[in-house]
Amino acid sequence: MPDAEALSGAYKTLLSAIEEVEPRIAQATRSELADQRSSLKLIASENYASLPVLATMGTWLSDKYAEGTVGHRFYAGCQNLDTVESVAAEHARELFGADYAYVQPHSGIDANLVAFWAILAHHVETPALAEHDVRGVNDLSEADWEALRRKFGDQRLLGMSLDAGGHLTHGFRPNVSGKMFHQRSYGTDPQTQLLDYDAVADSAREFKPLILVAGYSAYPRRVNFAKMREIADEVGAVLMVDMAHFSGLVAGKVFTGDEDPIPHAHVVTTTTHKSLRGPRGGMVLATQEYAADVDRGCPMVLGGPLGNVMAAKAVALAEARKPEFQTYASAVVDNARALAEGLMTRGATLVTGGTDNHLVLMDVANYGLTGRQAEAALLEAGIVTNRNAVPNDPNGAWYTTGVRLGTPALTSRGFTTSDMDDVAALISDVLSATSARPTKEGKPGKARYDLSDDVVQNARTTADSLLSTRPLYPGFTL
Ligand code: DSN
Repeated sequence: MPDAEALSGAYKTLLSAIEEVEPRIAQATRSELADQRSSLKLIASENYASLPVLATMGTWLSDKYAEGTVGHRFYAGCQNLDTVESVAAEHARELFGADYAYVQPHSGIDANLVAFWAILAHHVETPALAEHDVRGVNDLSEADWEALRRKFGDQRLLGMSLDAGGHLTHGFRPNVSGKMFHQRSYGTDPQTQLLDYDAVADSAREFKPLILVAGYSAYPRRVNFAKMREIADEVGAVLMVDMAHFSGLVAGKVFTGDEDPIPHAHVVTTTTHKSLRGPRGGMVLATQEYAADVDRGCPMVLGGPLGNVMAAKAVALAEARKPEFQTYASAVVDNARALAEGLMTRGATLVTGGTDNHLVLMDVANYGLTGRQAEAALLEAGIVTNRNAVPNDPNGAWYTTGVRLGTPALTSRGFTTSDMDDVAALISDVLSATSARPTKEGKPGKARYDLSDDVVQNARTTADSLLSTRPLYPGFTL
């Protein structure tokens, strides 16, 4: 761990320089640290990047344009960004055992778009392409594009539905992925709420997708990617896995064998900031077969890569290659299990009846609340979560009936399974004391709620005492 005191000095100096230009930004930066330190962060997709990762983002690497690929840029003077991108890609390949890594995407959505276009470019042949024996999208004429557009319109994508825990980029209608492709979704078993591989296979046989997408952002269970690959192979589909939520668990060797997507998928996408604990950003990993097509992410989908963020990805990936990261990843899963057990013991209903990954999805209907009311009441008590739809949610995607909880962030602070039981008790106490406030017309309200100041005060005191034993960035002061 770097010397926190020396880093504090450096950050104090930097914030004073910012203060001279725009004090409100310096203040918001300080406040954000104070807020993050003083709340129980249970948002499943958030984490705390290390101070070296954060520091790497604040440099002049940000000032350089570098469209293109390593050694093949559209701007002069990219030698240092070439180094940065090569080092980040090397760490990603080594960490995940992937043939190829593309570290330019700015987000998970960008990474998924790069992957979709790469798969389309790889599989959708146009007459002109065949005639001229050219393969790259950069070599396409206008006639090729016209043919490609027509063909693209006929391609199909099968992904997990949003309310079963899939992501909006997996073919959700209002997202571009639901417009680029004819799309169909697979859900979960209505009784067990678990992924039903036979149902996915039946749907794939009938729909015959070009792309079968596996991966989730709110499904509290592991996926057998070997089975998903069998389904893809049977129908001639490309298996794309979006491991944005659980890439830290793959990196930390908690998900191995059939649960590790890398040996089974053709293309894998991820964000770098969730359980992987890096900077905000995205990444695509692929087999050699798809490497050249993924490599055209810029200029196909992306603009100039962010040199400072690619550098921070390299630092985070180097951290994730250390043995301590495996200990961290195991603790994330142990903590999620402890949180789930602590909640269920206190009468909570969990989607699928538990968890075996980093997240828990609570169905808050038995407290008489919507997800929105539960999220707001928990926030008042210093517990940061996000509302989330449950399968076939009667309250829709805005109010929802669920609250999603994740353990990557608190585990980074050093929370243990016994701490997670205390957190479960706190959540249970707050939700049990919250009641939905009816609308003026006397109908059941979906947004407003009542919660006494005493309960809030007691919850905050308990949260503060838990947080004070597990400080964020120990020794670092501003
Ligand atoms: N925003 C991410 C999440 O919360 O899961 C997905 O995009």
